[in-house]
Amino acid sequence: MNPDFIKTICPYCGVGCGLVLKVEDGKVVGTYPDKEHPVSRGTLCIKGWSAHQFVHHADRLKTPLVKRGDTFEKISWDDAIALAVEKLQSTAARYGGDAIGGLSSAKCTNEENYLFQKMIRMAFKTNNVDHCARLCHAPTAVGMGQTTGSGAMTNSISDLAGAECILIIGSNAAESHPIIMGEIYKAADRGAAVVVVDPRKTAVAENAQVHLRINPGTDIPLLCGMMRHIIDEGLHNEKFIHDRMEGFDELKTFLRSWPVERAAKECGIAEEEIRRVAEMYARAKDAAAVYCMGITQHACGTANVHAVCDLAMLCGQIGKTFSGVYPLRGQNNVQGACDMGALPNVYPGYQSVSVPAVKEKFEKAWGRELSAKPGLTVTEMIGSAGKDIRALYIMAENPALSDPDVNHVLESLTKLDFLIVQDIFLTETAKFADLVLPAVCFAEKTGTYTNTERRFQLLRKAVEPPGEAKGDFEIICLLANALGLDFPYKHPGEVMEEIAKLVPEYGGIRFDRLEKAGLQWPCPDLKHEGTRFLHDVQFTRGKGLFIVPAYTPPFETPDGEYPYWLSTGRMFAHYHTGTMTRRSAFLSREMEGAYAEMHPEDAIKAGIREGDRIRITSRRGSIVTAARITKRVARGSVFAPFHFTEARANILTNPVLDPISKIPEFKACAARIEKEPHEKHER
Ligand SMILES: Nc1nc2c(c(=O)[nH]1)N[C@H]1C(S)=C(S)[C@@H](COP(=O)(O)OP(=O)(O)OC[C@H]3O[C@@H](n4cnc5c(=O)[nH]c(N)nc54)[C@H](O)[C@@H]3O)O[C@H]1N2
Ligand SMILES: Nc1nc2c(c(=O)[nH]1)N[C@H]1C(S)=C(S)[C@@H](COP(=O)(O)OP(=O)(O)OC[C@H]3O[C@@H](n4cnc5c(=O)[nH]c(N)nc54)[C@H](O)[C@@H]3O)O[C@H]1N2
Ligand code: SF4
Ligand SMILES: [Mo]
Repeated sequence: MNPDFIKTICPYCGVGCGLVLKVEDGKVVGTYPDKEHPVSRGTLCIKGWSAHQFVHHADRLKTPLVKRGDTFEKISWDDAIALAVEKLQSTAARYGGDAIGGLSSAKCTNEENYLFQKMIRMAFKTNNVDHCARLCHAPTAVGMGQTTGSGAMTNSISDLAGAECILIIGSNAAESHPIIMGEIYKAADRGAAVVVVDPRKTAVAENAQVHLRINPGTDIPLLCGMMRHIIDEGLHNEKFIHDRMEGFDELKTFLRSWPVERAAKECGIAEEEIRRVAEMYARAKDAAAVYCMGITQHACGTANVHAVCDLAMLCGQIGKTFSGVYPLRGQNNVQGACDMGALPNVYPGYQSVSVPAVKEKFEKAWGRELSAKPGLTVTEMIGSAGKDIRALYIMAENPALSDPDVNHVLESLTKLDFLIVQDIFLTETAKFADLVLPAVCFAEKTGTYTNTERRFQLLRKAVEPPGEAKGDFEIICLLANALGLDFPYKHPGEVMEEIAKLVPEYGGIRFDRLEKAGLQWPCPDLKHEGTRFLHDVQFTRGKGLFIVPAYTPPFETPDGEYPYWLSTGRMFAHYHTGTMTRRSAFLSREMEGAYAEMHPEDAIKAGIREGDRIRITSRRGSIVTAARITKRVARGSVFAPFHFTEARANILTNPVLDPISKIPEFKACAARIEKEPHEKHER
């Protein structure tokens, strides 16, 4: 039989590369890069190349499961939906609709996210809907929303290749967004200055012209020192500030308290380096600022975002090609899940639930009374399980590994009256569920994802799902109709038409228009070709706003009892909680099991050798993992990826939240390291 080749989009990260799936006898047998794709242009990273490997894995969920005692039993779809409806409705009747919470998903399509939030809001008159953006770019949504009017990447990925200076701050793009890193290398080849700010010497840092190894959580002092120097030297863009900005006087006054000397002491970088880097950025014709979790995952995450935006606006580096601010979006569809209103305070298109005219608009369109009260966030829903939240419906998230202070999360999950988990595998979270619904994966569904440069892209079904698994789209419609709503949708394209009517920026998005290269929003009408960069003649909010960044150092700092800085994050071969990548033979071969990086001098002091088992302990708990001795981490620091269930980094992390965006401080807490005694039979 001749194979079929189906074009689709990579299910892993927010770069949104184009994949071609090779299908033989109804099975995906290989993945190839799509040469015509506008972003990846015939390239893929190792995860994209292996994206088919989990699809037909024997562990895929194939039937709905119900918990009886300690074990799961198979049940029919009819019984599963009936049970879900009965439990959700009785919970709502007893405790009110606000006792129901829904976690939507950045792994699912735009249409699925739209329907998920619509169902939760309509059926239970609550806004308790959120998703993993809370743990990721929530500070971007708020912070860039305040400064520019839009929480999205200002420019396009291809713009990076044309920049003269690229400041990469808190992003390990070489491992987390490899295809974007390719654009940065192109710029470097053309002579662009690449400056990396990161406490770790990542591959990005190794290849940069300058690496500033700052103390954890001190980006605001660094950025303030840079801005102060830029203003002192008169290198700021006065015309841009005069014509397009507000709040400059306040920022300038504030920066008087951040002379370069003070900044240098706080962030651990020499004064001359701060001045040099400030000038490199400010003197460049086109400068880009790229950031990711090293900026957002702090208790001052939103203020960090303010500071990055302030720098870009101070130098007039927004609103034109080859410049801009690039929050690199994480999940394949985290941009879309936010756009589609899978957030507790906004409907699709960031329209506020608490503005009466907006609420009326959605009530009219959907035909139900809605709640004006903003809902709870992911961390708040889990934190109030068994109290305010009695029943939780989780679609495609795995908080048992991805939320901070996981021991506490697990305890919370047991306090729920009813938990529904809809996934493609029986995850650590699903094991706590009362009802498990088997969903289909990217290769088995049709719909759209929106990548980090705001590009709506088509996902095309290549193969049939395993067993009785159903698409998230179909499951939501079944459940919504059984809950008494009218969800008549047969195809995601119909949902996109409904979205286009409700959100002006997506007015011109239609499935048939996405066939070739997708469309970047804003795309207000059917003639519009999409938008390459934002804030062109004016900012989305009118004038750009300088916001004085409110610095708070990390909540926990090393002390006698917990002498190390612990940071957590990613490595190239694995993805998040590992449900997909750890089921890929190819990727598991790259990195089989859990590890933590520590500095050689620290290792010698503690008598630890490469590969030794070490115990890392924080105020929340402890894990045992393998030592990897490397100068990538600074002395006195340890880095643990959070991909590994056998050594969950989130047992250790501090659940303290940024008060504005409610993101946890995943990037800094205090820890202790001890060598574990050898197991008896080891060798
Ligand atoms: N291989 C792989 N790729 C992925 C993912 C994955 O799991 N695996 N996940 C995707 C998702 S959802 C996301 S959000 C992105 C995340 O992508 P990244 O943000 O690039 O990944 P992280 O490893 O979390 O952290 C980024 C960097 O921040 C640095 N950092 C830590 N603390 C600080 C600090 O205080 N200041 C500064 N300046 N830097 C600091 C870390 O040392 C690290 O190098 O990756 C996406 N891509
Ligand atoms: N310590 C620490 N913790 C972190 C971070 C960190 O840097 N450090 N980063 C945070 C960040 S940025 C993020 S984004 C979160 C991610 O946190 P999560 O979103 O909880 O992590 P994932 O493993 O991506 O979970 C996605 C789930 O969806 C399932 N799935 C995949 N495709 C489909 C589908 O089409 N349908 C259905 N129904 N299920 C599907 C997968 O099997 C998996 O169980 O983790 C956060 N946690
Ligand atoms: S860069 Fe991201 S989207 Fe592209 S192939 Fe790798 S994981 Fe997939
Ligand atoms: Mo993320």
